[in-house]
Amino acid sequence: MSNDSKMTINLLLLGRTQSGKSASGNTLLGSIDFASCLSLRSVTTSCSLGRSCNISGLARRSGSQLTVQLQVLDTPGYPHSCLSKEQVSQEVKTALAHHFGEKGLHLALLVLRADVPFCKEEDDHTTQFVQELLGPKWKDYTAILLTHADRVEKAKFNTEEYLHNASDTLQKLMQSVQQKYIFIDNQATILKEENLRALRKILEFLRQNNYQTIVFK
Ligand SMILES: Nc1nc2c(ncn2[C@@H]2O[C@H](COP(=O)(O)OP(=O)(O)O)[C@@H](O)[C@H]2O)c(=O)[nH]1
Ligand SMILES: [Mg+2]
Repeated sequence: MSNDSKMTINLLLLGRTQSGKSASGNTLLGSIDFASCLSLRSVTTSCSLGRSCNISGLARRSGSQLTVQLQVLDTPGYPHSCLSKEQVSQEVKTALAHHFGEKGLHLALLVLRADVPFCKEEDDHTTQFVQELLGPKWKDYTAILLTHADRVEKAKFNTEEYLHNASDTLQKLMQSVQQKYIFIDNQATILKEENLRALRKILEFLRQNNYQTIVFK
């Protein structure tokens, strides 16, 4: 947090290529900062930081309104179509230290597609990657962002029931991160509503973790 009336929130997007990280970054920021498109290869090859404008009406401190600014770090993603795990990890670590440094990271959003089953092998890769990056307390600083919520809706599923029938692997991961998850539709017709709904949930997760951060040096 930077001063009494402004809160800066630092977020990190992680997840495999084509999961919707860059599109989610844009939805959260209410911008088109990050390149996002359908592709048979990884589109993002280096980290980039996007900042939202100052948002009011989202949070209060001691009865006073706070303005909130989001800083979102988009990453190349892992698994990646041309970078190794070590290359992605090094790129993300350097960017975390550079952009968030001593202020630290509030929350990593592990981006998964809500319309694709999450399997054991992917879980092993993904959680190991997040763990190596964020350290032993990774579960307190990670939430699951389920993109393509529009597909779930189109199939006329209620999101909670849909999640209830998810693979054991996904359910176990959800439990590990204390059920911190958000469904997001990056193609929503009213993106502003989607943006505010997601931001409110993120703020609730940060409050539950006492606004603590992981510092990177
Ligand atoms: N229908 C739908 N498509 C999405 C959603 N999120 C992302 N996409 C699409 O998925 C593709 C990959 O998205 P991108 O953000 O580039 O993925 P990244 O590689 O993880 O950064 C793009 O064609 C996006 O338009 C979503 O919530 N719903
Ligand atoms: Mg991307």
